[in-house]
Amino acid sequence: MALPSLRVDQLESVVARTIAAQPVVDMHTHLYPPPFGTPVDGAFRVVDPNGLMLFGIDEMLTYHYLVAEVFRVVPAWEMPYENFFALSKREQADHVWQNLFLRRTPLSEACRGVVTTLSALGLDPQEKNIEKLRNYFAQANPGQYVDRVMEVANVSSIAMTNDPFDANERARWLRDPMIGNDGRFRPVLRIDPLLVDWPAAARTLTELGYVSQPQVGAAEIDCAKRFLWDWVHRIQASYVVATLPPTFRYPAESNDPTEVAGQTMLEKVVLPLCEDLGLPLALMIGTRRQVNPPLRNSGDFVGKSDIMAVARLCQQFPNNKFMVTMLSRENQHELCVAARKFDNLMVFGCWWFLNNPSLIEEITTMRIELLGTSFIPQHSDARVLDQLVYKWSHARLVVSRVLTKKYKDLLEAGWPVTGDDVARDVRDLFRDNFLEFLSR
Ligand code: RAT
Ligand code: ZN
Repeated sequence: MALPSLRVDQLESVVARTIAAQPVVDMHTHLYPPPFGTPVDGAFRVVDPNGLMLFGIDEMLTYHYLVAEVFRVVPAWEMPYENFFALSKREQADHVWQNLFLRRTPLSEACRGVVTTLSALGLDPQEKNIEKLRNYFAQANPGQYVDRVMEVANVSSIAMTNDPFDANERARWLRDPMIGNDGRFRPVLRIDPLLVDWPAAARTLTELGYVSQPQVGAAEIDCAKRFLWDWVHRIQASYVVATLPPTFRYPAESNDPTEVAGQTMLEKVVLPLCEDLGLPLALMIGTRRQVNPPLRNSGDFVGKSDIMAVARLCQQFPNNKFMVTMLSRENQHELCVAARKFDNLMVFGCWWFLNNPSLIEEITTMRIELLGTSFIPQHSDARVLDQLVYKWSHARLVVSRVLTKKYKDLLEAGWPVTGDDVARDVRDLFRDNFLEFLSR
Protein backbone atom coordinates (compact mmCIF):
# COMPACT_ATOMS: atom_id res chain seq x y z
CA MET A 1 0.00 0.00 0.00
CA ALA A 2 1.34 3.41 -0.94
CA LEU A 3 2.45 5.53 1.97
CA PRO A 4 0.47 8.71 2.59
CA SER A 5 2.00 11.94 1.44
CA LEU A 6 3.84 14.00 4.02
CA ARG A 7 2.19 17.23 5.12
CA VAL A 8 3.96 20.51 4.61
CA ASP A 9 4.52 20.85 8.33
CA GLN A 10 6.22 17.43 8.49
CA LEU A 11 8.69 18.04 5.69
CA GLU A 12 11.41 19.88 7.53
CA SER A 13 11.86 17.27 10.26
CA VAL A 14 11.50 14.25 7.95
CA VAL A 15 14.06 15.61 5.48
CA ALA A 16 16.49 16.57 8.24
CA ARG A 17 16.19 13.19 9.93
CA THR A 18 16.56 11.31 6.67
CA ILE A 19 19.65 13.25 5.66
CA ALA A 20 21.20 12.88 9.10
CA ALA A 21 20.60 9.11 8.97
CA GLN A 22 21.96 8.59 5.45
CA PRO A 23 25.56 7.33 5.48
CA VAL A 24 27.66 9.34 3.04
CA VAL A 25 30.05 8.03 0.43
CA ASP A 26 32.62 10.82 0.32
CA MET A 27 33.95 10.88 -3.24
CA HIS A 28 36.95 13.22 -2.85
CA THR A 29 39.17 13.72 0.18
CA HIS A 30 42.86 13.86 0.96
CA LEU A 31 42.54 11.38 3.82
CA TYR A 32 44.48 8.16 4.35
CA PRO A 33 44.31 5.13 6.63
CA PRO A 34 46.94 4.57 9.36
CA PRO A 35 49.46 2.52 7.31
CA PHE A 36 50.29 5.73 5.41
CA GLY A 37 51.85 7.00 8.63
CA THR A 38 50.89 9.56 11.28
CA PRO A 39 53.33 12.43 11.84
CA VAL A 40 53.33 12.34 15.68
CA ASP A 41 52.65 9.66 18.27
CA GLY A 42 50.48 9.91 21.39
CA ALA A 43 53.29 11.61 23.30
CA PHE A 44 53.61 14.24 20.53
CA ARG A 45 56.95 12.80 19.44
CA VAL A 46 57.53 13.26 15.74
CA VAL A 47 57.62 9.70 14.40
CA ASP A 48 56.91 10.08 10.68
CA PRO A 49 57.12 13.78 9.74
CA ASN A 50 55.76 13.16 6.25
CA GLY A 51 53.08 10.73 7.41
CA LEU A 52 49.89 11.23 5.43
CA MET A 53 47.20 10.32 7.94
CA LEU A 54 46.42 13.61 9.65
CA PHE A 55 44.09 14.02 12.62
CA GLY A 56 43.75 15.99 15.83
CA ILE A 57 43.59 19.58 16.96
CA ASP A 58 47.02 20.68 15.70
CA GLU A 59 46.29 19.40 12.20
CA MET A 60 42.82 20.98 12.22
CA LEU A 61 44.21 24.35 13.26
CA THR A 62 46.99 24.30 10.66
CA TYR A 63 44.61 23.41 7.79
CA HIS A 64 45.58 25.59 4.85
CA TYR A 65 42.23 27.41 4.93
CA LEU A 66 43.04 28.61 8.47
CA VAL A 67 46.65 29.47 7.69
CA ALA A 68 45.37 31.84 5.00
CA GLU A 69 42.96 33.35 7.53
CA VAL A 70 45.54 33.88 10.25
CA PHE A 71 47.69 35.94 7.87
CA ARG A 72 44.69 38.26 7.43
CA VAL A 73 44.86 39.19 11.10
CA VAL A 74 48.58 38.81 11.80
CA PRO A 75 50.02 39.99 8.50
CA ALA A 76 53.39 38.95 7.10
CA TRP A 77 55.11 42.14 8.22
CA GLU A 78 54.40 41.05 11.81
CA MET A 79 54.85 37.31 11.31
CA PRO A 80 56.90 36.72 8.15
CA TYR A 81 55.73 33.69 6.18
CA GLU A 82 59.04 31.91 6.57
CA ASN A 83 58.98 32.43 10.34
CA PHE A 84 55.51 30.95 10.57
CA PHE A 85 56.43 27.90 8.50
CA ALA A 86 59.64 27.44 10.52
CA LEU A 87 57.56 26.96 13.69
CA SER A 88 56.68 23.45 14.81
CA LYS A 89 53.18 22.26 13.97
CA ARG A 90 52.24 22.73 17.60
CA GLU A 91 53.47 26.33 17.64
CA GLN A 92 51.68 27.09 14.38
CA ALA A 93 48.49 25.68 15.89
CA ASP A 94 48.97 27.81 19.02
CA HIS A 95 49.34 30.90 16.84
CA VAL A 96 46.13 30.13 14.94
CA TRP A 97 44.20 29.27 18.12
CA GLN A 98 45.38 32.44 19.82
CA ASN A 99 44.64 34.79 16.95
CA LEU A 100 41.57 33.34 15.27
CA PHE A 101 39.78 31.71 18.20
CA LEU A 102 40.78 33.50 21.41
CA ARG A 103 41.48 37.05 20.28
CA ARG A 104 38.65 37.07 17.73
CA THR A 105 35.31 35.38 17.21
CA PRO A 106 35.73 32.23 15.09
CA LEU A 107 33.00 33.18 12.63
CA SER A 108 34.46 32.05 9.31
CA GLU A 109 33.31 28.71 7.93
CA ALA A 110 36.68 27.05 8.51
CA CYS A 111 36.86 28.39 12.08
CA ARG A 112 33.29 27.38 12.88
CA GLY A 113 34.15 23.97 11.47
CA VAL A 114 36.70 23.39 14.22
CA VAL A 115 34.09 24.34 16.83
CA THR A 116 31.46 22.03 15.31
CA THR A 117 33.95 19.19 15.18
CA LEU A 118 35.12 19.57 18.78
CA SER A 119 31.55 19.75 20.04
CA ALA A 120 30.43 16.71 18.05
CA LEU A 121 33.38 14.71 19.38
CA GLY A 122 32.19 15.49 22.90
CA LEU A 123 34.85 18.09 23.67
CA ASP A 124 34.02 21.47 25.11
CA PRO A 125 35.31 24.19 22.76
CA GLN A 126 34.59 26.73 25.49
CA GLU A 127 37.33 25.09 27.48
CA LYS A 128 39.71 27.14 25.33
CA ASN A 129 42.70 25.42 26.90
CA ILE A 130 44.33 23.89 23.88
CA GLU A 131 46.43 21.48 25.93
CA LYS A 132 43.31 19.74 27.19
CA LEU A 133 42.14 19.37 23.62
CA ARG A 134 45.54 17.98 22.62
CA ASN A 135 45.43 15.37 25.32
CA TYR A 136 42.17 14.00 24.00
CA PHE A 137 43.62 13.38 20.53
CA ALA A 138 46.93 12.11 21.90
CA GLN A 139 45.12 9.17 23.43
CA ALA A 140 43.42 8.14 20.19
CA ASN A 141 44.42 4.93 18.49
CA PRO A 142 44.57 5.91 14.79
CA GLY A 143 42.78 2.83 13.43
CA GLN A 144 39.97 3.03 15.95
CA TYR A 145 39.81 6.77 15.60
CA VAL A 146 38.98 6.40 11.90
CA ASP A 147 35.95 4.35 12.93
CA ARG A 148 34.96 6.86 15.57
CA VAL A 149 35.11 9.84 13.20
CA MET A 150 33.28 7.95 10.46
CA GLU A 151 30.58 7.09 12.96
CA VAL A 152 30.19 10.64 14.26
CA ALA A 153 30.25 12.07 10.72
CA ASN A 154 28.07 9.19 9.44
CA VAL A 155 30.39 8.59 6.51
CA SER A 156 30.54 5.02 5.22
CA SER A 157 33.32 5.28 2.66
CA ILE A 158 36.16 7.72 2.00
CA ALA A 159 37.80 8.27 -1.38
CA MET A 160 41.51 9.07 -1.09
CA THR A 161 43.62 11.10 -3.52
CA ASN A 162 46.60 8.86 -4.37
CA ASP A 163 49.36 10.61 -6.19
CA PRO A 164 52.16 8.53 -7.76
CA PHE A 165 53.88 11.80 -8.72
CA ASP A 166 54.33 12.59 -5.04
CA ALA A 167 57.62 10.93 -4.03
CA ASN A 168 56.55 10.55 -0.41
CA GLU A 169 53.28 8.79 -1.19
CA ARG A 170 54.76 6.79 -4.06
CA ALA A 171 57.49 5.33 -1.86
CA ARG A 172 54.87 4.11 0.59
CA TRP A 173 52.93 2.25 -2.13
CA LEU A 174 56.11 0.75 -3.54
CA ARG A 175 57.24 -0.41 -0.10
CA ASP A 176 53.90 -1.96 0.81
CA PRO A 177 51.60 -2.91 -2.07
CA MET A 178 48.80 -3.68 0.43
CA ILE A 179 48.98 -0.25 2.04
CA GLY A 180 45.67 0.90 0.55
CA ASN A 181 43.85 -2.24 1.49
CA ASP A 182 41.43 -0.79 4.02
CA GLY A 183 37.73 -1.33 3.25
CA ARG A 184 36.88 2.10 4.65
CA PHE A 185 38.99 3.88 2.04
CA ARG A 186 38.69 3.93 -1.73
CA PRO A 187 41.89 4.50 -3.75
CA VAL A 188 41.77 7.15 -6.49
CA LEU A 189 44.59 7.86 -8.94
CA ARG A 190 45.69 11.50 -9.19
CA ILE A 191 47.56 12.39 -12.39
CA ASP A 192 47.92 16.21 -12.60
CA PRO A 193 51.46 16.38 -14.08
CA LEU A 194 50.49 14.15 -17.00
CA LEU A 195 47.96 16.74 -18.12
CA VAL A 196 49.47 20.02 -16.99
CA ASP A 197 53.24 19.57 -16.76
CA TRP A 198 54.49 16.88 -19.13
CA PRO A 199 58.22 17.76 -18.70
CA ALA A 200 57.91 17.13 -14.94
CA ALA A 201 55.85 13.99 -15.56
CA ALA A 202 58.51 12.75 -18.01
CA ARG A 203 61.21 13.16 -15.35
CA THR A 204 59.24 11.08 -12.85
CA LEU A 205 58.39 8.44 -15.45
CA THR A 206 62.05 8.18 -16.46
CA GLU A 207 63.12 7.84 -12.84
CA LEU A 208 60.70 4.95 -12.52
CA GLY A 209 61.98 3.20 -15.63
CA TYR A 210 59.40 4.44 -18.15
CA VAL A 211 62.07 6.36 -20.06
CA SER A 212 60.48 9.49 -21.55
CA GLN A 213 61.69 12.68 -23.22
CA PRO A 214 60.30 16.18 -22.65
CA GLN A 215 58.91 16.05 -26.21
CA VAL A 216 55.98 13.70 -26.63
CA GLY A 217 56.37 11.02 -29.29
CA ALA A 218 55.25 7.43 -29.74
CA ALA A 219 57.67 6.16 -27.08
CA GLU A 220 56.34 8.65 -24.51
CA ILE A 221 52.75 7.70 -25.23
CA ASP A 222 53.66 4.08 -24.77
CA CYS A 223 55.52 4.77 -21.51
CA ALA A 224 52.69 6.87 -20.11
CA LYS A 225 50.19 4.14 -20.98
CA ARG A 226 52.22 1.54 -19.15
CA PHE A 227 52.76 3.85 -16.17
CA LEU A 228 49.06 4.61 -15.90
CA TRP A 229 48.03 1.00 -16.35
CA ASP A 230 50.51 -0.11 -13.68
CA TRP A 231 49.37 2.47 -11.15
CA VAL A 232 45.66 2.01 -11.73
CA HIS A 233 46.17 -1.67 -10.99
CA ARG A 234 48.71 -1.22 -8.19
CA ILE A 235 46.36 0.94 -6.18
CA GLN A 236 43.09 -0.54 -7.53
CA ALA A 237 41.83 2.92 -8.43
CA SER A 238 38.10 3.62 -8.45
CA TYR A 239 38.58 6.54 -10.79
CA VAL A 240 41.24 8.89 -12.15
CA VAL A 241 41.40 12.57 -11.16
CA ALA A 242 43.23 15.74 -12.10
CA THR A 243 42.97 19.34 -10.93
CA LEU A 244 43.25 21.76 -13.83
CA PRO A 245 43.88 25.49 -14.10
CA PRO A 246 41.21 27.93 -15.32
CA THR A 247 43.20 28.23 -18.55
CA PHE A 248 42.41 24.62 -19.45
CA ARG A 249 41.00 24.45 -22.99
CA TYR A 250 39.97 21.52 -25.10
CA PRO A 251 41.18 21.47 -27.77
CA ALA A 252 44.24 23.46 -26.70
CA GLU A 253 44.10 26.99 -28.08
CA SER A 254 47.82 27.69 -28.02
CA ASN A 255 50.91 26.03 -29.40
CA ASP A 256 52.45 26.00 -25.97
CA PRO A 257 54.30 22.65 -25.95
CA THR A 258 53.16 21.75 -22.44
CA GLU A 259 49.51 22.34 -23.32
CA VAL A 260 49.85 20.37 -26.53
CA ALA A 261 51.56 17.55 -24.64
CA GLY A 262 48.76 17.57 -22.05
CA GLN A 263 46.18 17.24 -24.80
CA THR A 264 48.07 14.34 -26.37
CA MET A 265 48.23 12.59 -23.00
CA LEU A 266 44.53 13.16 -22.46
CA GLU A 267 43.49 11.90 -25.90
CA LYS A 268 45.98 9.11 -26.41
CA VAL A 269 46.64 7.84 -22.91
CA VAL A 270 44.19 8.84 -20.20
CA LEU A 271 40.86 8.70 -21.97
CA PRO A 272 41.50 5.42 -23.84
CA LEU A 273 42.64 3.73 -20.63
CA CYS A 274 39.67 5.08 -18.64
CA GLU A 275 37.35 3.89 -21.37
CA ASP A 276 38.88 0.42 -21.50
CA LEU A 277 38.66 0.01 -17.75
CA GLY A 278 35.29 1.76 -17.35
CA LEU A 279 36.81 4.32 -14.98
CA PRO A 280 35.45 7.86 -14.74
CA LEU A 281 37.86 10.74 -15.19
CA ALA A 282 37.24 13.44 -12.58
CA LEU A 283 38.27 16.96 -13.58
CA MET A 284 38.47 19.64 -10.90
CA ILE A 285 38.82 22.83 -12.87
CA GLY A 286 39.64 26.37 -11.85
CA THR A 287 42.65 26.37 -9.52
CA ARG A 288 45.18 29.08 -10.20
CA ARG A 289 48.15 27.68 -8.35
CA GLN A 290 50.44 29.77 -6.20
CA VAL A 291 49.41 33.38 -6.71
CA ASN A 292 51.24 33.96 -3.43
CA PRO A 293 53.95 31.29 -3.20
CA PRO A 294 55.25 32.13 0.32
CA LEU A 295 51.80 31.12 1.60
CA ARG A 296 52.54 27.59 0.30
CA ASN A 297 49.41 25.40 0.23
CA SER A 298 47.30 28.40 1.20
CA GLY A 299 48.55 30.45 -1.74
CA ASP A 300 46.27 29.01 -4.44
CA PHE A 301 43.54 31.10 -6.04
CA VAL A 302 40.44 30.66 -8.19
CA GLY A 303 39.77 31.52 -11.83
CA LYS A 304 36.83 31.30 -14.21
CA SER A 305 37.11 28.36 -16.56
CA ASP A 306 35.85 27.33 -19.98
CA ILE A 307 32.91 24.96 -19.94
CA MET A 308 33.00 24.40 -23.66
CA ALA A 309 36.16 22.41 -22.98
CA VAL A 310 34.09 20.06 -20.82
CA ALA A 311 31.26 19.95 -23.36
CA ARG A 312 33.65 19.07 -26.18
CA LEU A 313 35.24 16.30 -24.15
CA CYS A 314 31.84 14.84 -23.29
CA GLN A 315 30.78 15.04 -26.91
CA GLN A 316 33.93 13.71 -28.53
CA PHE A 317 34.44 10.93 -26.02
CA PRO A 318 30.92 9.57 -25.51
CA ASN A 319 32.26 6.28 -24.15
CA ASN A 320 34.11 8.06 -21.37
CA LYS A 321 32.55 9.10 -18.08
CA PHE A 322 33.43 12.54 -16.70
CA MET A 323 32.90 13.80 -13.16
CA VAL A 324 33.41 17.54 -13.04
CA THR A 325 33.52 20.20 -10.37
CA MET A 326 34.49 23.81 -10.90
CA LEU A 327 35.97 26.21 -8.41
CA SER A 328 34.49 29.46 -9.59
CA ARG A 329 30.96 30.45 -8.61
CA GLU A 330 30.52 32.04 -12.04
CA ASN A 331 30.94 28.67 -13.76
CA GLN A 332 28.21 26.83 -11.89
CA HIS A 333 25.23 27.67 -14.06
CA GLU A 334 26.87 26.79 -17.34
CA LEU A 335 28.20 23.57 -15.86
CA CYS A 336 24.67 22.54 -14.85
CA VAL A 337 23.43 23.29 -18.33
CA ALA A 338 26.25 21.20 -19.81
CA ALA A 339 25.13 18.28 -17.62
CA ARG A 340 21.65 18.53 -19.19
CA LYS A 341 23.28 17.91 -22.57
CA PHE A 342 25.58 15.03 -21.75
CA ASP A 343 24.64 11.91 -19.83
CA ASN A 344 28.33 11.05 -19.46
CA LEU A 345 28.84 14.16 -17.31
CA MET A 346 28.34 13.97 -13.54
CA VAL A 347 28.51 17.29 -11.75
CA PHE A 348 29.84 17.11 -8.21
CA GLY A 349 30.64 19.08 -5.10
CA CYS A 350 30.85 22.65 -3.87
CA TRP A 351 34.59 22.81 -3.85
CA TRP A 352 37.01 24.64 -1.52
CA PHE A 353 36.08 28.36 -1.71
CA LEU A 354 32.52 27.30 -2.57
CA ASN A 355 32.21 25.09 0.49
CA ASN A 356 30.34 27.78 2.42
CA PRO A 357 26.68 27.53 3.46
CA SER A 358 25.50 30.52 1.42
CA LEU A 359 27.11 29.20 -1.75
CA ILE A 360 26.14 25.56 -1.20
CA GLU A 361 22.55 26.70 -0.77
CA GLU A 362 22.59 28.72 -3.97
CA ILE A 363 24.38 26.07 -6.03
CA THR A 364 22.39 23.10 -4.74
CA THR A 365 19.10 24.92 -5.34
CA MET A 366 20.13 25.64 -8.91
CA ARG A 367 21.30 22.08 -9.49
CA ILE A 368 18.01 20.62 -8.29
CA GLU A 369 16.10 23.04 -10.48
CA LEU A 370 18.14 22.09 -13.55
CA LEU A 371 19.07 18.47 -12.87
CA GLY A 372 16.57 17.06 -10.38
CA THR A 373 18.57 14.69 -8.18
CA SER A 374 21.03 13.58 -10.88
CA PHE A 375 24.18 15.11 -9.39
CA ILE A 376 26.49 14.69 -6.39
CA PRO A 377 25.85 17.61 -4.07
CA GLN A 378 29.04 17.52 -2.08
CA HIS A 379 32.42 15.98 -1.39
CA SER A 380 34.33 16.97 1.73
CA ASP A 381 37.87 17.56 0.39
CA ALA A 382 38.91 16.90 3.99
CA ARG A 383 42.65 16.84 4.59
CA VAL A 384 42.37 16.14 8.29
CA LEU A 385 40.26 13.16 9.35
CA ASP A 386 38.27 15.06 11.98
CA GLN A 387 37.11 17.57 9.33
CA LEU A 388 34.70 14.93 8.02
CA VAL A 389 32.56 15.80 11.02
CA TYR A 390 31.97 19.45 10.24
CA LYS A 391 32.19 19.33 6.48
CA TRP A 392 29.35 16.82 6.42
CA SER A 393 27.25 18.18 9.25
CA HIS A 394 27.34 21.67 7.76
CA ALA A 395 26.57 20.39 4.26
CA ARG A 396 23.75 18.19 5.51
CA LEU A 397 22.05 21.17 7.13
CA VAL A 398 22.14 23.23 3.96
CA VAL A 399 21.01 20.42 1.67
CA SER A 400 18.17 19.70 4.13
CA ARG A 401 17.03 23.29 3.87
CA VAL A 402 17.12 23.24 0.08
CA LEU A 403 15.34 19.90 -0.27
CA THR A 404 12.64 20.87 2.21
CA LYS A 405 11.88 23.96 0.20
CA LYS A 406 11.79 22.01 -3.06
CA TYR A 407 9.46 19.31 -1.64
CA LYS A 408 7.21 22.02 -0.28
CA ASP A 409 6.96 23.62 -3.70
CA LEU A 410 6.15 20.22 -5.20
CA LEU A 411 3.45 19.48 -2.62
CA GLU A 412 1.91 22.84 -3.34
CA ALA A 413 1.97 22.06 -7.05
CA GLY A 414 -0.15 18.96 -6.27
CA TRP A 415 2.35 16.06 -6.13
CA PRO A 416 2.40 13.81 -3.06
CA VAL A 417 5.79 13.30 -1.39
CA THR A 418 6.24 10.32 0.90
CA GLY A 419 8.93 9.45 3.41
CA ASP A 420 10.11 6.75 1.00
CA ASP A 421 10.51 9.32 -1.77
CA VAL A 422 12.64 11.44 0.51
CA ALA A 423 14.76 8.44 1.55
CA ARG A 424 15.36 7.41 -2.07
CA ASP A 425 16.33 10.91 -3.19
CA VAL A 426 18.68 11.37 -0.25
CA ARG A 427 20.29 7.99 -0.92
CA ASP A 428 20.84 8.96 -4.53
CA LEU A 429 22.35 12.31 -3.65
CA PHE A 430 24.66 11.18 -0.87
CA ARG A 431 25.62 7.73 -2.08
CA ASP A 432 24.09 6.06 -5.12
CA ASN A 433 24.63 8.64 -7.84
CA PHE A 434 28.37 8.31 -7.31
CA LEU A 435 28.40 4.52 -6.94
CA GLU A 436 26.17 4.00 -9.95
CA PHE A 437 28.27 6.33 -12.07
CA LEU A 438 31.35 4.32 -11.15
CA SER A 439 29.75 1.04 -12.12
CA ARG A 440 27.81 2.28 -15.16
O1 RAT B 1 40.49 21.82 -1.37
C1 RAT B 1 41.69 21.74 -1.13
O2 RAT B 1 42.08 21.38 -0.02
C2 RAT B 1 42.69 22.11 -2.17
O3 RAT B 1 43.87 22.37 -1.55
C3 RAT B 1 43.04 21.12 -3.21
O4 RAT B 1 43.59 19.97 -2.62
C4 RAT B 1 42.03 20.60 -4.12
O5 RAT B 1 40.99 20.05 -3.42
C5 RAT B 1 42.59 19.60 -5.05
O6 RAT B 1 42.30 18.41 -4.91
O7 RAT B 1 43.35 20.02 -5.94
ZN1 ZN C 1 41.05 18.06 -3.22
